[in-house]
Amino acid sequence: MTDNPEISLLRSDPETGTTTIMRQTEITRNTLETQVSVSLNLDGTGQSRFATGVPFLEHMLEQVARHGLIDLDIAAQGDLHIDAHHTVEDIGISFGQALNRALGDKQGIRRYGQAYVPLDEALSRAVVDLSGRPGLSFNVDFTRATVGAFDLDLVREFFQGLTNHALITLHIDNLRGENAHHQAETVFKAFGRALRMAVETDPRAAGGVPSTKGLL
Ligand SMILES: [Mn+2]
Repeated sequence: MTDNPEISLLRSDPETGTTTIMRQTEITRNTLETQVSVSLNLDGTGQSRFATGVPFLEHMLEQVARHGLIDLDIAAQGDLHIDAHHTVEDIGISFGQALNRALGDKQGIRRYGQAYVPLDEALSRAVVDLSGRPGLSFNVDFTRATVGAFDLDLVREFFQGLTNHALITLHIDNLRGENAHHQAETVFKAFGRALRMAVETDPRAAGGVPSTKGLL
């Protein structure tokens, strides 16, 4: 995957003599149901901007950006006159595609990440492996079906699209929670935290690929 030289940009700081990798990418995905564009910087500061027409999802994605220290700009035009299903799923797919591209050849990364995040009575855990293989284990029993106008079934759809196209293994467990907004928010925050750990460079790994296969 080193054929994407435009994606991982090296930024040199002449004052300190250090070189920083900026793993960023932009993708656009158009189908008859949705048009989605994602701009993503894995080495960002947690800034985000959204125009998707799905405010609850934006509130959740803002958590991923902030707690993952990922810069994320997502615009989507979907068939919201039907419902939010296609839009949410396709944002997950596009986010996954961008994540996979921005990771490049995965040299020097930690690969694994995990996080527990509480919010009042709710507690969720996310465990991620940037394995190159798609796999989702999603264990969340929401205490109600919707938050405002948002159908909470779509949380799983989002993460299924994401893992399928990011080619990552992701285990999500909501361990407890009474308030469904809290349940969802801890899931997204934990995912952001786990992702941040997994994509970070490992100073002891000396730029190698963290697999005995030499390839992820
Ligand atoms: Mn909230």
